[in-house]
Order: sequence, then structure tokens, then C-alpha cells
Amino acid sequence: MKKELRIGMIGYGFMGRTHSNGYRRVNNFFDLEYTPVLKAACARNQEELQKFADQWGYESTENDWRKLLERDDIDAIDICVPNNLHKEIAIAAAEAGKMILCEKPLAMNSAEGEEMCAAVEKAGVPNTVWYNYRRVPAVTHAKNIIDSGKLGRIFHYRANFLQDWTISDDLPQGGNALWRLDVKAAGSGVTGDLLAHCIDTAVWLNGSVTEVTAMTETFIKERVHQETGEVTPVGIDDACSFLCRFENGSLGLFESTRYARGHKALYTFEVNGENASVKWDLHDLHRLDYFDHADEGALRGWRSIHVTDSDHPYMGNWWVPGLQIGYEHTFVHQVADFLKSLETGEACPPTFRDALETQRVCDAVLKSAKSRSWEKV
Ligand code: SOE
Repeated sequence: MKKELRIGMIGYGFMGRTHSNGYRRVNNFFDLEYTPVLKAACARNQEELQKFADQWGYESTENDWRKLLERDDIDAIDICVPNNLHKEIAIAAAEAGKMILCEKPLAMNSAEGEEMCAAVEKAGVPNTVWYNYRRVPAVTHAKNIIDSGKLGRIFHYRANFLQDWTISDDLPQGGNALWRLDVKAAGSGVTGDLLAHCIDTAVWLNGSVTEVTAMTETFIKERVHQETGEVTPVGIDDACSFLCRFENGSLGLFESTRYARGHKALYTFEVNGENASVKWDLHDLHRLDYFDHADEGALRGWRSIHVTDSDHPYMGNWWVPGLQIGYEHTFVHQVADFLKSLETGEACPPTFRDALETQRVCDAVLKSAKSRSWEKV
């Protein structure tokens, strides 16, 4: 008989679906002591919420997250609402003794993140932040290769996250689905939404960032607000590029935009070391490209590792070698790792504290874009 982890999900958007899928599928593929139980889904719009709850199999609904936190039949709260609500819910959930799985980014800024870390650490509740790309098998494989020392001294880290969905000036800001464009709900634009992913992976693979210099641009300065119908200034960054130094002496180059026509979600990174390099591309997510200078000269070249063998990270839990998995599986992996962490008593990274480091880099990036100078993290 498995131990239950009774989930209270707050929010029902895109991320509510990815996480719910993770909870539903995890025990089919991973052998774990715990099983998630979809106890309750919570949001204000009952009609939409009920559809979501029925589709994913949540046993009940709540319209007020405070009521959800009062329930004794909920062990863990999953926060899948806009960024401006993360702090209040997370602190109240920690005070109510609930475990917390929080959608990225952790908070609107690092000051909020600090308070959230203090709350979960004081309460001693297990916590994690859904930076899902860490759990693409090829990305975890890159981590293992780098940690084994095969790259030698690292010189460069390069990452991009490119999209094109906000180019039209007819697109409103704010409200359902478009809160990412409203600075009051999102905190920032591509920096907190997309570069946060790149930074989380970078810090995990290559260590801490010490200083940054950045530029941002808001190409469309005013948009109709979906909730008020009024034309209001746009406060988010539409594009952001930054240079940085890592603690290990390597140099970083990051770019993100929602104005790269033709790119829907192109996340790529490349790490260059003295002996070898790795590179990865979300559009080919099951492959890791690897170049090893020690290879025999005539055969030396980039090799493309199809990360589908049973001894590759996570892959032993899926199909037979050669058959690949995709985006949604990264969330199944995060649930699996969270449930495993409950068995072992270890933390499930990235914890709130780990995600705070990403938040600090984002803050320094936005500060540098304003000050037009290098900023320490
Ligand atoms: C934005 O379009 C977005 O959905 C991000 O919010 C996600 O974190 C990213 O994984 C995909 O793009």
C-alpha cells in the first residue's frame, strides 16, 4: 500500500495541466513509496475550474485558496498562479505546515523570495520550484558529464530562449493567459519568464554568477489591458541580453526575446571547456551534442548523443532504448524526484533557496539594464 501525497492545486492554466499530468503518470513509470492523490483544485472561476477538475480527476474544488490551506486532507500545495500571488500563498501554506511545489519563477523579485525562503525553512516543509528543463534527460546528462570533469576548465556558457508570440501590437496585456505581459502580475518580462530558466540551468551546470551587464527593450510601449479595456504603458521587458562572469572564471552570454520571428520556444545552451564542449537545443531535446578534443584526429567532430539508453538519466523508467520522450515528461520527473525526496528525507532541488539564487541574478540583470553598468549579484 503506497503512502498518499494529497495535492491541492491552485490554478488551472498551462502549468496546472503540465503538473497534473506529472502527478497522474508518475506511478505508472517510477517505483516509489508515495502516490500523489489529486484531492482538490482551486481557482475563482468555478465553471472553468470544474472543467479542469473533471478533465484531470481532482476529487473536489475550492474557490478560495485560504480554505484549501485550512483543509486537513491536503498535504502539499502546488502554486500555479501568476507570479504576484506566489509569495502570499507560499508563506501562508508554509505556516499551515503544507509542503509546497511552486511554479517558476519563485517570486516577483529576490526580496519576496527571501521572505518565502525564511517561511519554508522556519516551518521545515519540503519545497521545490518547477524549473522543469533540468529534468530533460539530455540536460541532466550534460550535468553529469560536466560534473565528471570531462570538459576541464570551463571558458564559456552561452544560452538563448527565443519566442515570437507578442510581436502584434493588438495583443492585450493582463488577465487570463496574458498576465505574463502585465508587469504587476509578472514582475518582469522575458527576464523572469524565460531567462530565469536559462539562469537556473546555468547555475546548476556551471556554478554561481557573480556579476552581470544587461540591456533590455520594450518594443511595444502601450497595450490595451484585458481587464480594464484601457490602454496602459507596458512595464515588462520584451527582450533582454546580458553578459556575465561566473565564479569559476568563465564568461556567460545570454539572450531572450519574444520578438524573434519564427521562434516559438527555442531554448539552447552551449558550454565550452578546455577539453570538450556540450550543446543542447529544446527543439531536439532528446539529443546532447558533445565534442571531445581527445578523440583521434581523423574522427574528431561533434557527436550527437541520442539520450534514450536505459543508463541515461531517467530513461530506464520509460520505453526501450532508442525511443524518445518529450516536454511533458520533465514534469513527471520532477514529481518523481519530489516523491523520492520524501522517502529519503533529502531536499528536491531546485528548492526555494536554490531558486532564490536565480531570482538574484534576474534582479541584477534588470538593475544593470537600468543603470547601464555592471552589477554584482
Ligand atoms: C512562456 O510562453 C512560457 O510558457 C514560460 O512561462 C514557460 O516557463 C516556458 O517553459 C515556456 O514558455
